Amino acid sequence: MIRPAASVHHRACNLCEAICGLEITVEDGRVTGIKGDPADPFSRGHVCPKAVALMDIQDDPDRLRGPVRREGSAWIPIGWDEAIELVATRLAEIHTRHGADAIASYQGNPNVHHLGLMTHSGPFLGLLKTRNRFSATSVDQLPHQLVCFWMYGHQLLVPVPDIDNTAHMLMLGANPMASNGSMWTVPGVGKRLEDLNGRGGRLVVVDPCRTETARIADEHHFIRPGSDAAFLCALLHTIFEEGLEKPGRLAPVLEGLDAVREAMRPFAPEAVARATGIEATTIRRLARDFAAAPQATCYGRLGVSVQRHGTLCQWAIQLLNLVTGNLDQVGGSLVTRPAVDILAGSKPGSHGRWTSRVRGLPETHGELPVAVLAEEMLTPGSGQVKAFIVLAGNPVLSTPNGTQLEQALGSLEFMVALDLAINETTRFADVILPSTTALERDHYDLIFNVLAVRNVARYSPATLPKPEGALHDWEILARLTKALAEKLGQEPKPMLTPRAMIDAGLQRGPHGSTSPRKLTLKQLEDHPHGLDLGPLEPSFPERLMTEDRRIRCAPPQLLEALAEAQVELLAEAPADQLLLIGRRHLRSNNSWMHNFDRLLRGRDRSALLAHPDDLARLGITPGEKAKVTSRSGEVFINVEATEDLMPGVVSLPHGWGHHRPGTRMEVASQHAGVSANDLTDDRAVDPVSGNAALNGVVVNIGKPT
Ligand SMILES: Nc1nc2c(c(=O)[nH]1)N[C@H]1C(S)=C(S)[C@@H](COP(=O)(O)OP(=O)(O)OC[C@H]3O[C@@H](n4cnc5c(=O)[nH]c(N)nc54)[C@H](O)[C@@H]3O)O[C@H]1N2
Ligand SMILES: Nc1nc2c(c(=O)[nH]1)N[C@H]1C(S)=C(S)[C@@H](COP(=O)(O)OP(=O)(O)OC[C@H]3O[C@@H](n4cnc5c(=O)[nH]c(N)nc54)[C@H](O)[C@@H]3O)O[C@H]1N2
Ligand code: SF4
Ligand SMILES: [Mo]
Repeated sequence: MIRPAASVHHRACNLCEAICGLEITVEDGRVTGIKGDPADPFSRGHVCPKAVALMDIQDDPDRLRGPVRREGSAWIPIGWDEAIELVATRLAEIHTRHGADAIASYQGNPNVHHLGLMTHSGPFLGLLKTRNRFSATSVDQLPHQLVCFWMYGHQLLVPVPDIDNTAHMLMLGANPMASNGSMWTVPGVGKRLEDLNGRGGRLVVVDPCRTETARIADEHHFIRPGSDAAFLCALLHTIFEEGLEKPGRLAPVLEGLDAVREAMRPFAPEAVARATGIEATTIRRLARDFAAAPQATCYGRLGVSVQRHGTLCQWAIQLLNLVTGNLDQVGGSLVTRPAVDILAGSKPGSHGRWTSRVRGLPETHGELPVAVLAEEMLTPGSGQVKAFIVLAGNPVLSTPNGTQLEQALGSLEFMVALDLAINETTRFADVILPSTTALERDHYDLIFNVLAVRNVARYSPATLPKPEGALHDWEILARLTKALAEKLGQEPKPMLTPRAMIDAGLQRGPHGSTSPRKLTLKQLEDHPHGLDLGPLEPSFPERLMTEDRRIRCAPPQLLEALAEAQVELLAEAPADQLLLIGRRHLRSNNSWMHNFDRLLRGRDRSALLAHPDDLARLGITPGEKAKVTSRSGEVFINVEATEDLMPGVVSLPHGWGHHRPGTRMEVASQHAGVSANDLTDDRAVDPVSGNAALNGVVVNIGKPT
C-alpha cells in the first residue's frame, strides 16, 4: 500500500491559555498526529493531553457541519442564505417590537481563544445596543479586570507573575498543574515551577484542596473557602504593623496608601485566624517571608475571583505586590508589551453606567453579571429579555443555577447559537450556526499575548483547508452584521479581515513600524514557531493608563466594600457547614471536551469529593451515591473520600451534567456526571463586581432517599 505523503504543520494550541506550540501531521487531508513543537521558543515542546483531542474535535461525528433550524425536537439542515436571513429577520423584528434590551447575548470562553470571534463579535453585538450583554467574564476574571481598571487605568493592564525570575511565589485559588495557568500565560508551568525550586525559590499554595500544584509546593495551607480576603488583608496588616513596607521605586506615584493602611487595621492575623482556618503565627510568618524575599509575586486565580469577595481578593493581591516593592519589578509582577497592543485601541473600562433591570447589579466594561441572565428572561415587564444570542458558550452548564436558566431559555421567543454542538444550551436555539474548526482557520492570540510571561507573538496559519460550503465564525458574523444592519436601518462599518487586522495591529504596535524591529505579519509568518520578543520589563509609571499616571491604591468602591464586609470576614466559620468548591482536571476543558473517548479514559472524574471525617459524621459511605442539595437545586452523585480536602469542604468539577434530553453528544451523554451549577446559586455574587460566587456554596449531603 502506498502511504499518502504526510505534511507537517505548526500552530499554537487554542484550547487553554498556555498557547503551546504544536507540531501537527496531516496525511491525506486528515490529522494523524499532534505533539509539542520543540522549536517554539515560548512553550519549548510542552503539550498536554488535550492538544491531541484537537483531532477528535475535527473528526467528531456529532459536530454540526452546516446551519440547522429547530422544529420541535427535530433539527432541519438549511442553507447559509436562509439561515442568515432567518436570524436577522427575527432579531430585527424582536428589536423593533420589544426594544434593544429585549435581546441578550452571552459570549462563552472560546471567544477569547478565537481570533475571528474576537475581531467580529463586537461590531455585530454593537448593532443591537442592548444593555443585556453577558459573558463568561462574570463567572471568571471580572474582579481582575475591575481592579486593574480602577488601580492602573485599564481593565487589561494586568500584571502577571514573573515566574522565571522570582524567588518566592504565593499562590491562592489556582491549580496551574491542572489548568495550565490563567490570566497568566505560562506554557510548561510545571517545568517553570521546578526551575523555581531548583534555584532555591519557594512556592507557597493556599487552597482548600491539596491540589496537584499544592503537592509540588514547598508549603501548602488549607483555607476556608471565601475567607481569602480576610487572609490577604491580614498579610497586609502584618506588613504595615511590622514596618515591612517598601514600595520602592513606585512610591512617588502611589496614591491612597494611607487609606489602605488604615483600612487594614481591623485585620490582625489574630482576628482572622478562626475565619480562615490558618493560625495567626502562620499568617505572620507568611507575610514576613513574602516581604523578605528578594523577589516575590502573589498570584490569585479562579478560587479567589469566583467567590463571595473576589474583587477584594484581587485588590489585596495587587496591594501585597505593590507595598513589598514587587509590582512592576523583575521577579515580581509585570505587565507585558504585546506586539498587537489591544490596550492602546480599546476602551479602558467602565463600571456602574447602568444596572440590571430586576436586581440592580452594576454593568462593568459594557456587560452585566451573568448571574442575572435567567431572571432578566423570566421576569415580565418592559425590557424583559425575549431573544438570546449565544456565541461559543454553554451557560446552562457554566453559570449559576443552570436549571433556572434552562427554564428561562425554554420561554424565549427566539434564540440563535454560533456553535459546533447541540449541547445543553444550544438545544434551546431556533437556529445553530456552526463554523469551521480551529484547525481550519488562522489564529493569533490577541488576549493571551497580553498575559504572557514573556513578550511573544505567533501567527498560526490554518492547518487544514476550509471545507466546501463552510464559513469561519467571523464570516458568519460579518454576514449577520450586514443583514441585521440593513433591517435596523443602520450603516454597518466596513470591516477588515482578522488577518488584515493583525497585520495592521503589528505595525502599529510597540515592535512595529516605528520600532527598530519593524514587525510585520510577513515576518511572523517567516517564523512559524513564533517569535520571542524578550522578557517582561518594568514599565511603570509610563505604561500606567490612569490620567495622571499614578496608581490608585485605594479606589473608594473598594474601601467601602471592605468596610461593609468586615463583620462577615472576621466571623468564625459556623460548625458543621459544608462548602462546595470546584476543581479542574488536565484532561477536561470546561463544558465542551467530554465527547472524546481519548480524554475520558481512566477513572470517573465527576464524583463529589469530601473529607472522610465529614462523611463519617453524616453517615455516608464512600463509593455510594448521595443526594447533594443547595438553595438552588439537588444532584445525585457518587461520593469519594479524600484527605486532600479541608474538612468542611466538598468539591465537584463543573461542565458535566450531560444527561439532559435533546443534546447530541453521544460519548458525553454516556459519561454524563452532574452539573455543579445545578447547585450554585445565582443570588450569591461578589457585591462589588456581581461576579458569581461559584466557590463556597453551602450544601447539604444526605442519603439518596
Ligand atoms: N461551578 C463552576 N462553574 C464554572 C467555573 C467553575 O470553576 N466552577 N468556571 C467558569 C469559567 S472560568 C468559565 S471560562 C466558564 C466557561 O463556560 P462557557 O463560557 O459556557 O464556555 P465552555 O464551557 O467552554 O463552552 C464553549 C462552547 O463553545 C463551543 N465552541 C468551541 N469551539 C468553538 C468554535 O470554534 N466556534 C464556535 N462558534 N463555538 C465553539 C463549544 O461547543 C461549547 O458549546 O465556565 C464557568 N463556570
Ligand atoms: N484542564 C483544564 N484546563 C483549564 C480549564 C479546564 O476546564 N480544564 N479551564 C480554563 C479556564 S476557562 C480557566 S478560567 C482556568 C482556571 O484556572 P485556575 O484558576 O488555576 O482554576 P482551577 O484549576 O479551577 O483552580 C482553582 C483552585 O481554587 C481553589 N479554590 C476554590 N475555592 C477557593 C477559595 O475560596 N479560596 C482559595 N484560596 N482557593 C479556592 C480550588 O480548590 C482550585 O484548586 O483554567 C483554564 N484551563
Ligand atoms: S496546555 Fe493548553 S495550550 Fe498547551 S497543549 Fe494543553 S490545552 Fe493546549
Ligand atoms: Mo475561565
